[in-house]
Amino acid sequence: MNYSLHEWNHIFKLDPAKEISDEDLDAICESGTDAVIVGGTDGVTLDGVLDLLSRIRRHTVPCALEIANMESITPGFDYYLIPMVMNSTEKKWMMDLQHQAIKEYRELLDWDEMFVEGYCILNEDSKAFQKTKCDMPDAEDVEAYAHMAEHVFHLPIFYMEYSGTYGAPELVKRVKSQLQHTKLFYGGGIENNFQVREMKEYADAVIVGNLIYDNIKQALKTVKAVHSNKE
Ligand code: 1GP
Repeated sequence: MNYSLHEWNHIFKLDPAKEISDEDLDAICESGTDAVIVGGTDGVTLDGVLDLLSRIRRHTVPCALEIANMESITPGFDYYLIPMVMNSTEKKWMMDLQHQAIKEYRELLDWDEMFVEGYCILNEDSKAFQKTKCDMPDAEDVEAYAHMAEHVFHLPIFYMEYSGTYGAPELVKRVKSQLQHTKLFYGGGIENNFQVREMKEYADAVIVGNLIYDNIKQALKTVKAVHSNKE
């Protein structure tokens, strides 16, 4: 198991707005995944986040909170991930919410455990795309966003977010070739070992979300599919 975000290969993302049994949650935490992220788009409440945090904390897996809103921020996580939606048409999702959070919590923040993610949301039908009023970028736009993430903003993570649908491996490959220091995260529509391996070919880390709730057995298998390929 890797404790440095820079070495994460496989990540499970748990949605605080969804139910998960103790048995399934224990299996996720003990699966050998590199990290568990708690994050979602709608219905993320402090109660939901605290419930997952307390249950994940029975295990040693590193856990990160991907900040969805101000109300659900709580101490206790190993890492905090701050999304900046680069292809949003509204400055709010790129700059203003982050500005507001920093203004309020500056004294409490430990930047060793905080990582900003340059998000590029690529599924027009996803809740995240619609909520943050994104524009659909073409391949050249995405490459340019990746380039900006690395060279303009010096972000640790560029996240190609296809939430709910499987993305384009060719584009992930092209984007990866733009990045040297910024880590490339891929998430969206992973349903089997082939897909997780295909995306991991190019992305530094692959995030598995919905599959946890749709097919827990297959979700657990994706961990080995990623890690055995590395060996
Ligand atoms: C969502 O990128 C993650 O933020 C994972 O996507 O739920 O489609 O697996 P899925």
